[in-house]
Amino acid sequence: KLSEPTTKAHYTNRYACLRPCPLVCPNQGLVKQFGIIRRSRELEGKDTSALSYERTISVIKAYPHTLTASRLAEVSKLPGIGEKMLSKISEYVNYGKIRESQTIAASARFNSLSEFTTIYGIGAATARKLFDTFGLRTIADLEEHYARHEPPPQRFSDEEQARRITTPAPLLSIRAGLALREDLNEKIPRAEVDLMHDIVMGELEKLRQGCMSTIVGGYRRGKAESNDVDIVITHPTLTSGSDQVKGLGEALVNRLYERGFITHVMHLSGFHPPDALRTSHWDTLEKALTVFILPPDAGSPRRRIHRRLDLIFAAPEAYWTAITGWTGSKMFERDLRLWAKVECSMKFDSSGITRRRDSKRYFPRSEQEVFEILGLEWIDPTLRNA
Ligand code: DGT
Ligand code: MG
Repeated sequence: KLSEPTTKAHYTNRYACLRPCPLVCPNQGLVKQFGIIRRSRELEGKDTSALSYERTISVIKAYPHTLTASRLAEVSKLPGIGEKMLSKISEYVNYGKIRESQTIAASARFNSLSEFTTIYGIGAATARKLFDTFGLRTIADLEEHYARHEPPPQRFSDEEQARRITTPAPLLSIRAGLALREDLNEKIPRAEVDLMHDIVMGELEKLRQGCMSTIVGGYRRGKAESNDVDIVITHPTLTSGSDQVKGLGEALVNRLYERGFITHVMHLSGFHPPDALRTSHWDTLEKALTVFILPPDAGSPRRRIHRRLDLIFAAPEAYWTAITGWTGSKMFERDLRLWAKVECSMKFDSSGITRRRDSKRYFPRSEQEVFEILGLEWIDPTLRNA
């Protein structure tokens, strides 16, 4: 029998996986202002600072009261809120805004870098290079630049190549990403997420009867609109360690491509050998990050919009950890791993839970069991918006 949770979920907890956190909190204005600073740090490559803003934002999101001057003393005791953060919070409480956030939001550099990184394949470092070295400022500049230089395609090592899901679907190039930019930046309403899921599972059923799936990501946390659709898929008879999981993924991606539902792929498979030392940050699950488009006759969207679709394939014993690991939020996941490591001497990732002492593997049969094994009080997915 598993033990009772060791720590109760509460907004004062140090770990985000122990702070119930709704989608919308009483201090959204402050969250937004801090979000601008956080984003700017990330775009400038100041990752440590970005993370400390992210932690502060997460703590504020879980705080259940509207912030006022009389609450500052209490807020100063919340985890990770130091002098610097507190002074910005009090600036917000007193003036309704934070000067640094205003300055950043008005800066040309911030706006260019933010825009550049909306293109799939352009991260913060590339965006800075385009801005600093090539002097580019607008999307039109980028279009002209990439019409002349397309970066070389992604290279895979032999081992990666062997592990990849193989498909005739084209890799999404930066040029194609630019062309699809407006589509891919449009949010996906819940009804369309459901429709996409139905189509994917309908096609999968024709390949293999009796698969199980869960829509994860922001949708599962209750977001009204998502940036992409994330689906975890398994079949009760799949055997891990063999190529069965990969085979199913490959067959599905290829069927969806042949039938015109998938137009591009951006990334395929987990780039780790099946039972390598599980030291990597992410996991060993098979996944296909793709671009999806509804058929002309499905539903009645005014125009068909290309959507980001992530398919994650798990053996049945990894199904529930995959669901927990892909439900998010990112902060929740980060602290779930940290909690498991520091407080439980366990390793959690989407492909399973391992006890460090003797490498004992756990195979939870529900998401509740994932939480029990890690000694965590259950938190509903809609309260994992840390
Ligand atoms: P959005 O932007 O509306 O899609 O919001 P989310 O929360 O669905 O964000 P998304 O789709 O980037 O990621 C969903 C969750 O999955 C997130 O908590 C992080 C996790 N995740 C993303 N990429 C990977 C990955 O490569 N491996 C694993 N294990 N988890 C990932
Ligand atoms: Mg998502």
